[in-house]
Amino acid sequence: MNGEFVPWDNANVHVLSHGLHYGTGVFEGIRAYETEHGTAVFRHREHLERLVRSAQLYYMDLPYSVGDMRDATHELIRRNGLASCYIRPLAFRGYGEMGLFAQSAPIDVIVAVWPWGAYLGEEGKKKGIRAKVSSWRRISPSGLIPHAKASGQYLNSILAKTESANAGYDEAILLDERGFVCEGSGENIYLVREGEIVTPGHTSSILDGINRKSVIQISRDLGYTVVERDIARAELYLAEEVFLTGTAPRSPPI
Ligand code: PPE
Repeated sequence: MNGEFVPWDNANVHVLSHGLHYGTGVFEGIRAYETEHGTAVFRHREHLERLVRSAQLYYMDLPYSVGDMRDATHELIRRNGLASCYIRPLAFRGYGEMGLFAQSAPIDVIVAVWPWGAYLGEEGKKKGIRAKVSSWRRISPSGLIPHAKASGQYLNSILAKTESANAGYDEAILLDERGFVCEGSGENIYLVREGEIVTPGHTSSILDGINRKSVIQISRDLGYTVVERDIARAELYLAEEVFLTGTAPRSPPI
């Protein structure tokens, strides 16, 4: 937390922290996996580079470099003795000034790690989940920045996720402002149709998922055709298969 290792119970902020009031934070979700070569962080640098870009988009200068944050995270995982874990870096406007143009509010940076199992569940992975097209559209690029991973933006995901959970579904699928398929509340989406893997492109207001990039690369390496294009809602029902990718655990097993 701001350059120090802080015990869990002391990792607190002031109630007038700017980010708490206005959602002025940017974050990442990263995973460290246990491998036969030891604990390995998946695409660490790419995640941290996305954090830097998200911060730039919201006029926030991060006081630490990608290298600093990477080294600190490795040490944090070591000190916690974790073989595998979820990693949550967050940079937010802290305590100092209120109001919408609070340039003197500091940029606080934290990284937290904890064990977070795939409670979409091994069960969910095998049997699939039930998803519902949300009545909420994904945030539009005319009002916010879909390509940034910013705290305030997640109110949109939370509305969609809560609506779908209250209706008895495991996950929400959001359409973009034009009515094309966009993504899950916190995952990218893909359809398998007539032998091709189809996924929305960047004009669809998606978050540029790190797992998305990997899945596209691996699929192409395996000889599959991956097409990035607009997807009509009806194609969800016509698809032979629909799948999602993302870092965090998603919904409870069905
Ligand atoms: N879209 C959104 C809106 C999103 O939040 C994520 C990650 C993705 C796509 C997939 O991106 P990637 O993980 O880089 O492949 N969502 C993070 C936070 C969700 C949560 O806290 O819950 C995550 O999965 O860590």
